[in-house]
Amino acid sequence: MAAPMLSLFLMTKPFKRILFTGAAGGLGKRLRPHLKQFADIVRLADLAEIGPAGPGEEVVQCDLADREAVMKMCEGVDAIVHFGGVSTEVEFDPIMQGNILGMVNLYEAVHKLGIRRVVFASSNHTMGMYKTTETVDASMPPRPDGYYGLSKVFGEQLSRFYWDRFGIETVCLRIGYCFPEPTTHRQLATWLSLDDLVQLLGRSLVTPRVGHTIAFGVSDNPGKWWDDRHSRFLAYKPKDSSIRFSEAVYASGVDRIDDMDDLTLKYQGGLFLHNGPKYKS
Ligand code: NAI
Ligand code: 15L
Repeated sequence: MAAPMLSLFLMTKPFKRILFTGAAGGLGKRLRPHLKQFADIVRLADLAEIGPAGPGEEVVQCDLADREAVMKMCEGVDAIVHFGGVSTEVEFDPIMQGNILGMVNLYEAVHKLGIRRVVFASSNHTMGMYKTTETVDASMPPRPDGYYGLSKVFGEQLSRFYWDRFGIETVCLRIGYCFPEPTTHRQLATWLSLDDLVQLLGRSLVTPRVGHTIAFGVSDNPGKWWDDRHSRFLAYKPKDSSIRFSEAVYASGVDRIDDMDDLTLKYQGGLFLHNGPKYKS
């Protein structure tokens, strides 16, 4: 890896080869064309079929739960953008495989192969049991809203351990709602535009000395719930705001304020609270 400032001066890309997991997913497809600016070669990986590699790309099909395959997938890369895994609240087994075992396998490979930096797609669901009336920052204790959020807390803590013990740097992005348009009040607060995600990802890859950092992936939305005081050194400056969608969301009448006793409006985790672990009464 060329030092980021030096690479700017020399007009080279900051990395020779980066690995991008989750490349067949929703964000994977949208981010793919933007990753080329950061590396000569982008290695795209997923459990699902990705299709053919384009110029400057490599393609690897890999289950994160398969330790040997993960080791191979990570060979020869300088940094990892880790977006692969289960992305919603489902039963525990697939979450265990993709997000827990998968993270252990990935960091074992990162450590063994001497890879120095990872950007990890964590989630706002690490904090989903905070109320929608609260402002959360990265120093507050995690309060996950289900197995999925718990698995992301595990990923954050695992990467913390690898920083403390082995000096491997990770930026954990607690992404809000990164889809083209917000359509609910919750999404107005949590929306992250693609352009802002690309900027945040870039800052997370090239900022020198990030150590272990938790950053909130959110645009400059009015009424957002998250305070980025602990990651300001990344110099992420969101350019988008959900405000331009608010009129349409208000007019649609979804999740109105008089529904506030609904769990999904009371807690930041929203609808994920309806899908979490269920117990017999
Ligand atoms: P997605 O579900 O569309 O993509 C995830 C990809 O991971 C899929 O292509 C899937 O095949 C792959 N995957 C699942 N299990 C795997 C395994 N065992 N081995 C290898 N690959 C596996 O999700 P999306 O929306 O693209 O999100 C990407 C990442 O960002 C996820 O980690 C998600 O948790 C995180 N995130 C996304 C948010 C959003 O608004 N889209 C919000 C917060 C976090
Ligand atoms: C997430 O963590 C999910 O991956 C994404 O699909 C959205 O549901 C998002 O959170 C959200 O909270 O809206």
